[in-house]
Amino acid sequence: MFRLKTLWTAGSRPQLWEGYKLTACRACSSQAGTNKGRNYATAAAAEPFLSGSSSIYVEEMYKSWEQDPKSVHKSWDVYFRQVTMGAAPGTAHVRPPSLTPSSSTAGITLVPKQTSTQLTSKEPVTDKLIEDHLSVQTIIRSYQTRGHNIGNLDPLGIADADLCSEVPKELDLHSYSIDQADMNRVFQLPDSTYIGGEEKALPLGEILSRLKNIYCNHIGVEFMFINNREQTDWIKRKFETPGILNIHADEKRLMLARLLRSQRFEEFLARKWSSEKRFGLEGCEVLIPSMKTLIDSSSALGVESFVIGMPHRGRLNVLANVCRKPLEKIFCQFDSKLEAADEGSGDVKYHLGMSVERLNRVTNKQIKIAVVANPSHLEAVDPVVQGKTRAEQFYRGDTEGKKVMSILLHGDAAFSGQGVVYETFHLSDLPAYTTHGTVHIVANNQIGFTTDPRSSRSSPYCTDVARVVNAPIFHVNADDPEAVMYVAKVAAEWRSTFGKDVVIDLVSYRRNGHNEIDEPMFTQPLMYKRIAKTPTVLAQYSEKLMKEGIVTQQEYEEEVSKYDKICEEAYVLSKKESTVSYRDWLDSPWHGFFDSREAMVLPKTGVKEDILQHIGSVFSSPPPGDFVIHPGLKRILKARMEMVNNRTVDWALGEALAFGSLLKEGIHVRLSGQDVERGTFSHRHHVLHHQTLDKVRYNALNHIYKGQAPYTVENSSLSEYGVLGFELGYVMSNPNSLVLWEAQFGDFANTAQCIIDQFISSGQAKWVRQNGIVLLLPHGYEGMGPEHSSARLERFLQMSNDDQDHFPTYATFNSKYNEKESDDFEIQQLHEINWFVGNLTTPANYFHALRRQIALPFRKPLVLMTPKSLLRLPEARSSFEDMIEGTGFQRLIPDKGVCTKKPEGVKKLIFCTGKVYYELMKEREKMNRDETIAITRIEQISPFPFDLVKQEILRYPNAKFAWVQEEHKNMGAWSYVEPRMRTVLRKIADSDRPMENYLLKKVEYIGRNPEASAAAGNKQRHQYEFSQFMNHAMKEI
Ligand SMILES: Cc1ncc(C[n+]2csc(CCOP(=O)(O)OP(=O)(O)O)c2C)c(N)n1
Ligand SMILES: [Mg+2]
Repeated sequence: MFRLKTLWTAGSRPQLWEGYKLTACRACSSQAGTNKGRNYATAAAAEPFLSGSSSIYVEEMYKSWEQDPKSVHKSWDVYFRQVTMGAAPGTAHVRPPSLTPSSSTAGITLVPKQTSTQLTSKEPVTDKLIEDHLSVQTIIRSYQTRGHNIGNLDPLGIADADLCSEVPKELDLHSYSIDQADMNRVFQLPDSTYIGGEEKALPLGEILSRLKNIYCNHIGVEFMFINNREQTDWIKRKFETPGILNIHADEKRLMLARLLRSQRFEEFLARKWSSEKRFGLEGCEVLIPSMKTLIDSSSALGVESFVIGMPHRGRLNVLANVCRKPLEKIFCQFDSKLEAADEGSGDVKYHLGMSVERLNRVTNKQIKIAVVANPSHLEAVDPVVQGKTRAEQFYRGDTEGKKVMSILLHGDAAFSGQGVVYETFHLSDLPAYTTHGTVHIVANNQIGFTTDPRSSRSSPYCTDVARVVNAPIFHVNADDPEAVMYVAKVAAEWRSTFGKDVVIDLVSYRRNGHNEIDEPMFTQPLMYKRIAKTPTVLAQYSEKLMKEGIVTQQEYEEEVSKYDKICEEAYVLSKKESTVSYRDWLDSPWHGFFDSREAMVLPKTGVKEDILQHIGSVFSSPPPGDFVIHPGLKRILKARMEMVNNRTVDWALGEALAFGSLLKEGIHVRLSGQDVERGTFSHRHHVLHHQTLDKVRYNALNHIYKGQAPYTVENSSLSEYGVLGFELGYVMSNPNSLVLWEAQFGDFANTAQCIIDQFISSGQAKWVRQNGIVLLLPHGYEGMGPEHSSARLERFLQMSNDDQDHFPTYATFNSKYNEKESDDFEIQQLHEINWFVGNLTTPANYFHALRRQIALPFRKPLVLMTPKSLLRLPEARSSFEDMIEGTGFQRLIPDKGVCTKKPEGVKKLIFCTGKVYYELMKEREKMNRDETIAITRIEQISPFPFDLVKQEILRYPNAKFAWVQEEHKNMGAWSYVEPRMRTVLRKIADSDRPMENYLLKKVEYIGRNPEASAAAGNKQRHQYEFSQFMNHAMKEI
């Protein structure tokens, strides 16, 4: 009564009463045959539960429907159509459903149990009977399959969650052999439904009413596309079993308390900071209780750690009421005058993450909750959350995801619009990427900024993307908190039972504009008129519970003032905060990591020779036993073993030695990307495949030492955005792990640009969060066309934050030609930069670069341009000599040839980076310029080795300087290197009078001309360009 009356009056909403459809049908069925001119008001008024005003409402609705069936909600449409077809006489004999709230929830009401004997059909078996039974079976299946399409899901009662107002034909009785006249006939229930409970047969009218109540009301269960009978049966049981949705009065009180906090929190913020953006939750306040129920239920099922990713909407509320971040820490973020206590540039309050450990009061178990910091780029955080979750599961040995789970929150527009959602879903069931089920919650306010869903998606629901992985989807009317609570519990159980993703679609609305300052009436006038008339869910629910006698007005008001007081007190405390500490907002704190390390000491990365020998020979040995490997691989392993015996190392061996030595030191190594197991260029071969047995594999690097750390190498799905995001999240969990993502070709990294821009290059500045991920990006001009040549080195360099005009001041400069910078120049630079970018030319340097990632006392991303042809180039091999103890990473490799004997005779000093070095060497030899041209390799381009470049420049006093690159002039490292070279020259000139002429010196550009496309598509043109710039390079002046 309460809901019907209040809500109809307040919002003029159709069919908000849960049992309405059933009862309305019955009311009409007693007047079978009178299709036209029926007095619906009278019929409705005859029902004891319908008030007079609602009867008038029904009458008006009918008139409107007569003129245009589409003018009313589709559930009314169904009802009126059935009634005008002729209601079955006698259907009213079935007792109307109970309206006692305690025995119903989620819009579902149940008839009293009848015994099987009462319901046994006495009809003789005829063709018609069989056909009718088949019809009933089909109808049942149709409701299970399509019922959600006509559900009462929109709290505003104006839209269809699936954007379609048609009633599916399968749900129309006209499509079947039975009709209204059969409503009293008893039908056997098939075993594909649980609506009967212990009953094996029910009258058709009852079957239909139960189905409607279950599938077409406040919960729309979309699951019949799942191609697994056990799973669909499980869901049917969860929703069809009579009485299963009943909830206890205590749970209702808890729901009310949580709803209250959710709403009052937003109201408090609105009162105190009325002109501040906060992306409030108003209209979808149930998000908070839904998350809390999910966490309670999952905690009861054994989950100890929750990793959450979410967008802006309701984020502050989640931090306050789900994570219980101290309110004063949230409130003080509104004070723009507070000083930041940490380095970095910070981020707005609704992007920050957090991590907390606390007691779950419902289960009395300790839980950990992390909300991952995210950029504005919607959904970008999804794969990051999955990677972090997977890593936590890995380190806990939680192989089935029973202890750690991820929760992803989404907006409706972003969920359907952003491709990374799809990419992330496709990781969900892959062996090395699964997190054993994610619970997705969509705060579906049926709008995206100002855009109507009809303009923002082509799919019926905003959640359809989840169907690709057979995730069940629970659409739920967000104004029915008990229904929401129920689906949250089912979602937790689903994940725990099947280890698979599940979606909760909270169909709601947005009470304000996109943010609180926006005017929504500009673009959604009708919707917002309706919103203005719609009471808040808290108002509705508190009134409902008061009517049910579950809480009193006084209790409710006390609870409100109690929470308001908490907010006020926190507000006072927040005023006492003098700084904002971003460190308090870390989503992945590395306890003890920084304390245990000496801050500014450059680590040693060389390794004892016997270790190199041992790793090298295990890596080069075939698998033990009768494992059959490909003959080609036998040859490769043999060649590897010869290299080990000769103390030489190619690229693949250098990498394996780095990995192996770290694994020995207890560092978990993980390499992921497309085809990384073999390597795109067939050089790596970390996983050997048995040639006669399926799925029998051997990974030598997991068998080097007893007690070593595990090595994971895994071919990924064909995604860059998703997979790079995942690996970034993975490495966030533990600084003592080496995690590498390799692009198939470097340029494919651009489809992961958001992760690179928003997280990798800027994560530390925004969120004081360090990260040691390694990006391996095959790069090099080898005539393979525009799309396989360039990893877009220029972009990475452009995002480096070392100042092009500033020669770092921690140098000790003593005005002599041979002065040396201070010893900690290198480590200081590494410490200050946002990431390292390199283009390495030797396996030894690659080995040291990888080892340095772990040995450093801090973590920074490492972006490497990696080789293709160099992988097999004999000249590009290293010796053990360059990797043993005492050796280290070389930021710059000076020329060691004859030119260094008489540096005054050198006419040209060429600086370069990457593979072009070997081409220059070859050309120099060919042209016999060994004494007059020196070639210096810059291996670590960023941070720029100002100190070493200076030494090189000073080494050759009579030389002119050139930068040679194979990339086009508007690409490659040139635009990064050139101003820094100028800074070095200026520094030299500034140091002493005799050096002033360095100010006049320039660095000449030698390379390809500017171009729009990254490389020539035609081999001949590629060669022509190459010879042009090589000729130029070999000119002495
Ligand atoms: C990738 C991306 N594109 C565009 C935006 C700008 N933007 C911010 S919020 C928003 C609307 C989001 O709608 P929805 O996902 O439904 O969430 P809601 O704000 O309705 O909660 C847009 C387009 C963004 N943040 N990220
Ligand atoms: Mg939205």
